[in-house]
Amino acid sequence: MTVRTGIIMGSQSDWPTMKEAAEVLDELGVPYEAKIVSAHRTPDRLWDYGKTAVDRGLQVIIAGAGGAAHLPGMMASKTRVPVIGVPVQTKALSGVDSLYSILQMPRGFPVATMAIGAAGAKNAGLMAAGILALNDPALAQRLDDWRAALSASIPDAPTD
Ligand code: RP5
Repeated sequence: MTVRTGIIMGSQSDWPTMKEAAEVLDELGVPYEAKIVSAHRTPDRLWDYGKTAVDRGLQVIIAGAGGAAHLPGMMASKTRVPVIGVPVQTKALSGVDSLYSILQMPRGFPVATMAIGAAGAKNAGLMAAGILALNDPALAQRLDDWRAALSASIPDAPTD
């Protein structure tokens, strides 16, 4: 099966967060590749990944990083494949640093920025699935079912 989704992150330490995206893609039957690509520590890897993304068939890239989180924005500069940014929570500034680093892109190079941390990573997976579902009716059905199951799991009223 063609891998159309890339999950990239700046460090191994981002994986516990980014795993949320991977897990929801697994639930939805969406194949993906997961790679460590650091804007600062492996800039050549970032360059190659962005340069080859279209030709390799990627249709959406989820990019997570923390602190001076330049990975999503740099990837968006290098490829027209849509980039979904996940601000990883940091110890020093709670991820607000990551959020601002990813969110404030200059006009012309958008990054679809999610919430800080695990919820953002999970939503990134769902956003990627939603994009792919535009041209994949079977995935669209699985995503509709997933959303309906989530709604059905919410109780009517709180209990003690
Ligand atoms: C960023 O620096 C990574 O995305 C990570 O969130 C943060 C810290 O990396 P480590 O020092 O834990 O490798 O580039």
